[in-house]
Amino acid sequence: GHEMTFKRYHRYSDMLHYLEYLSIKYPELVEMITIGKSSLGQPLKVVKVSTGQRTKKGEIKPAVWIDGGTHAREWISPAVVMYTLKQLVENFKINRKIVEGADWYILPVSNPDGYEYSHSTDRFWRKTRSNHEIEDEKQSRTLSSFFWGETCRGVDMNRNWNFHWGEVGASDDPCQETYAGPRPFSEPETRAISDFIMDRKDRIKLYLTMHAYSQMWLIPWGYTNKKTGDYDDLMSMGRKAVDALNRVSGTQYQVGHSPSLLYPTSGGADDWAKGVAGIKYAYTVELRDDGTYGFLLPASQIVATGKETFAAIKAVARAIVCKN
Ligand code: 0X9
Ligand code: ZN
Repeated sequence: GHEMTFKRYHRYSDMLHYLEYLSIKYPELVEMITIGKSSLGQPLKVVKVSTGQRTKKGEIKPAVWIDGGTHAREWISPAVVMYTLKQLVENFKINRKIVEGADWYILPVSNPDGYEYSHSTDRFWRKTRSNHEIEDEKQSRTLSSFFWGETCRGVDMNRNWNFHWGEVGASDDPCQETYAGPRPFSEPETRAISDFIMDRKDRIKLYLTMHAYSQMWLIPWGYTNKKTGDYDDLMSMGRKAVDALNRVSGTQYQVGHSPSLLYPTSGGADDWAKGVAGIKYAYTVELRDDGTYGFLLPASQIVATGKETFAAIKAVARAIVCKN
């Protein structure tokens, strides 16, 4: 049936079926938008959850963006985004305030090619599955593939955005995990997402991109140690999120920016959302766990991770979009 039990990690086609089911069962609330295609031709589907673009007073509502599945092997990310979607739609009554207060744009899997590859072939795959050596350098590929067989595929989507692209913490070697791509937005996935967000950038007040793992609520910038002008606002909103998260079952999160908590990287989605799209509250969320299981987080933790993360999302959404 069309059930997401969250007892296991689902394949992309199962998730699409569930999205379709939601849009048929709740046509007043749920709309499916295909924003583009992956390198291998899979559809990129955004779910819009909305009770109408305008408030009762006739004002245009703010919007929230949430995506998951940028990095293929971080399976908890799409699962948590699907869980969030389920709460917004199927528990509408409980979550009425935040659902009515904003238009929600939700992309559960940003990188379906990589996600499927991590299920079928290589559990630790991170990047997309594009092949730029074929596209960009036909002759050298022919020669090197003659000697070496397969070329190195895939781009790290979180190094591929056109904001300080390729400056730090990114590789220009197609065989590395953090390959930034031959140029910014070389990937149809990052391009489609950026076009979609740019068309709605003035309405989107909160941007969340879900990753794993290490239990961190990361603020921009990722590319530099310099603080954003509104650093204090981002930090206090981040603390609000992790406090709400912590209250659910005690999971501890850190709040801060990537260069101090992890490492600096450039061409990231969060930096782009803030630096180019101008979305004030742009965060990268590193979900469970602390490294005990890492990317191999057991499916038995999906529900608990979903619950606590949704509490954080709810707290932040309430503060940002329901303040009037
Ligand atoms: O390195 C990344 O892309 C993210 N960590 S992950 O383990 N999920 O790969 C962190 C990105 C933080 N944001 C920026 N540095 N802009
Ligand atoms: Zn990641």
